[in-house]
Amino acid sequence: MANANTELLKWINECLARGLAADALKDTAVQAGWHPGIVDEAMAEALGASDAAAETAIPRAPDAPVTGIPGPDLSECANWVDADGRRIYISAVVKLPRIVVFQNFLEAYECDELIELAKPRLQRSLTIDNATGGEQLHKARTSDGMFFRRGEFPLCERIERRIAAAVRWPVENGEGLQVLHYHHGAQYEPHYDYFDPAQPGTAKIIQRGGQRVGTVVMYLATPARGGGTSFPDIGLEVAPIKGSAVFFAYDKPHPDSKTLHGGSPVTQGEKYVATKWLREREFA
Ligand code: PD2
Ligand code: ZN
Repeated sequence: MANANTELLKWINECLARGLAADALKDTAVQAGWHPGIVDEAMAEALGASDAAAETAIPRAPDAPVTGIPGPDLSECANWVDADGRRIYISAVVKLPRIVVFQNFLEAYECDELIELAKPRLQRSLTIDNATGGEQLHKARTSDGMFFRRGEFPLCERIERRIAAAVRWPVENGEGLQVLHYHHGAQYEPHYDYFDPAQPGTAKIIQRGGQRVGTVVMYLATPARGGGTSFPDIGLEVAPIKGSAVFFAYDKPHPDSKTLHGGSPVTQGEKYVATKWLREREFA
């Protein structure tokens, strides 16, 4: 029970830090099966601690979240960004949700090399099971995938530095690159990339690195037809052109972020992407 309490307290603290209302959190925890008395206890402890923190103005802890959310600085120029020695041109920007489409994010040879490095390790993609914090096979996601460790190859390291510079978010806060292969007919149905705070498994998942706050999807191969990345809330479909990339950020783990998105079915040819998810804190 001591562990369970610690886990609950950690989840409550994470949610409070993200600005979620205490009342709503209590309801969610009870619906998720926590005993109301235990929730009350944990809530009182969390709120007491946050009041005390505010009163004594304790300096920012070294592992506290980087403030703000990732995103390129487009205040002076929205045509391009310079990232780690590369000028990357921008073909579209959306304000809400924050979406930026990059043209020449990767060179063709970088796309090809990443695919070759990934191929021997591709397996049917799993989705995170929010109920348990584990992973599961899901019919909504019919791609094959694999993860590189961060910095596993010099190419991964270079792409990670480029992403960090382009969207101004520390390399250390990134998950390892994921490569996905969509064969004919494969798709990824619309979903959110953040972890749903209402799900009991989320507390465990976000112990490592905190919430996801942004996504970069890089297109490594152009399918002959289909395979765009769709944003149904705003009626946007980003074309999957080799070497280009789409970035989007979510300032709260909530549908209000309007970041529902999916990988449309590939109707001819095949599609490869590399995905980078960005966390609030160091993903160690
Ligand atoms: O492959 C895509 O277009 C895609 C779409 C939505 C990838 C992801 N989400 C993802 O990896 O989260
Ligand atoms: Zn996604």
